[in-house]
Amino acid sequence: MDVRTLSSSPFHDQRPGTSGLRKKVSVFQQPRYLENFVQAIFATLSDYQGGTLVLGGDGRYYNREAIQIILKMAAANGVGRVLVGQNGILSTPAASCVIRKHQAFGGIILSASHNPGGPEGDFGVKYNVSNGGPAPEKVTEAIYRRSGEIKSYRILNAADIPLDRRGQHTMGGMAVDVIDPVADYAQLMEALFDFDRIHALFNSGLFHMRFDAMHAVTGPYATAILEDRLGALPGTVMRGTPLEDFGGGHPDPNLTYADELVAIMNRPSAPDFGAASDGDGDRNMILGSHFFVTPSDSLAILAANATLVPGYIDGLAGVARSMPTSAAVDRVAAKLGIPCFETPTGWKYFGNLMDAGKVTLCGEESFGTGSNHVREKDGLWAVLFWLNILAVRRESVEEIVRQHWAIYGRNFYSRHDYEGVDGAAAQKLMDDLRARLPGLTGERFGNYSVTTADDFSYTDPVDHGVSSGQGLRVLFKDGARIIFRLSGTGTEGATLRLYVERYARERAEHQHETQAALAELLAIAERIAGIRQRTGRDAPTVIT
Ligand code: VG1
Ligand code: CO
Repeated sequence: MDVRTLSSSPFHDQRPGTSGLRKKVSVFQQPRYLENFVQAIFATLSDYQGGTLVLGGDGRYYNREAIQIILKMAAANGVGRVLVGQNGILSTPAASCVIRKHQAFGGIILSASHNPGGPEGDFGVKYNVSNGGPAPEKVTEAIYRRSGEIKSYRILNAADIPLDRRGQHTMGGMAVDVIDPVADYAQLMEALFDFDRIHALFNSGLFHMRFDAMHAVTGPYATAILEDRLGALPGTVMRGTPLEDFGGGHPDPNLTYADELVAIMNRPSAPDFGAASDGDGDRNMILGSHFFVTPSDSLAILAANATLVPGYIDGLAGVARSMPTSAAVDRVAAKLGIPCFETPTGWKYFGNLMDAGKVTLCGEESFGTGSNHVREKDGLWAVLFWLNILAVRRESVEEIVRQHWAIYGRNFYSRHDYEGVDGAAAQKLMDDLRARLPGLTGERFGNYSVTTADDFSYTDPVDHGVSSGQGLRVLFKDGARIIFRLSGTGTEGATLRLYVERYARERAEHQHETQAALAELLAIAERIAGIRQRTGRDAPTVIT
């Protein structure tokens, strides 16, 4: 084995954010940049020698090069076996599934998720631990510390692995299995959902859907499962070929970036069901004919209907949502008499709750929904969950959502993103607002009185770790809320996120348009924080 130890020196910007280390492709292409971070990952691990590592990514630009580098570094660092997706492809939930199924010690997932790709776009690296989920904060912080001390990295001098050929290869003393990226995942989905019933729904000829893979990683998964196994019409999956630059688009499944699908779903002869997923396959957007389901409502509806689905027929142990996610699911949990946990933003906080058996379903307002079947959010899983419910209830998406509101009340909810704003201005806005929070309690703004205003801090109920500084909350009487947070996934300037929620019990109110229903709260947010003047923006970049 020709292992080389090459000298290096630290980069000081390798602290992982909400979901791994995300930077411009050009940053990752600098000599030693990727190598340093990967060596820092190995340096923080113990007892992995001879063990199995899972490796794959969303297929974006630089994926293949990065995979060959990581394979050679894994061989040089004593990994026994690597399971790598064919052509370097593994969606984030599929990677989580493969880690768990093959008892790997961990996985390296190459993705910048919903961020644009291509030579001018973004790239990312994320480390997942043996439960299949994102490394918890204490691990990512340890990786960051190591990256700041690095003096050398180890790499094998060897030929590249032909990633297009499935089967067993070797690299130095390490086995490399190039696996079918879809097989294990599809098998897991088949175990959870009633495929026969969904097949019958598609076969009835009365039901049509479109799935927008956004030229990202879910194309092959969606085609194999929806069209080949479940009998959806050929062409159900649109933009199904993964492209290195996602066809120049922004692979973020929301009303702004999935506009082509939204237009199809708003046509006079729209399909009954529409869905989209993001760059790495962990997000989902759910649409009915002329109807949008907010991710927070989607989570609540899945929880309320879970026992219609074979994998959840025995009910839920509990549910969890990130703090900014609407409290719609809280109402379902209360009715079911199960616990509901409120965590900081990011999937890494759900892992402990699921491992401890406290939670079955969880989700985020950012189009992320998942369950304890893996330890990542899972886009296609959410789509199949909806399909299973639709196949049993045989009602429209809109009818199901409106009935849900009639029972539980409606949580009007919206997120306003101000993307790429000046970093210092955004930080100052947050600092000034944080300083003002103590004085806001008890204040009245029009129809709304503040009950609490604080900086959200979370104590993990399992390992008792504390995560503070997780978002500024202004809570009002009767469940209304305004939340301010800075994104931890962007790569340019800062992104300010404003989350606004209001609960409406009365059925007559449920007809209102979301932005109109939230207008007074949005005005209060502007008054409290001065977003326009401080960011120089008249309007948000994206409203979801
Ligand atoms: C965003 C979302 C968060 C999500 C994260 C990763 O983070 O708000 O809910 O978990 O992206 O999702 P932030 O820090 O930018 O708000 V993904 O699909 O980009 O891995
Ligand atoms: Co994603």
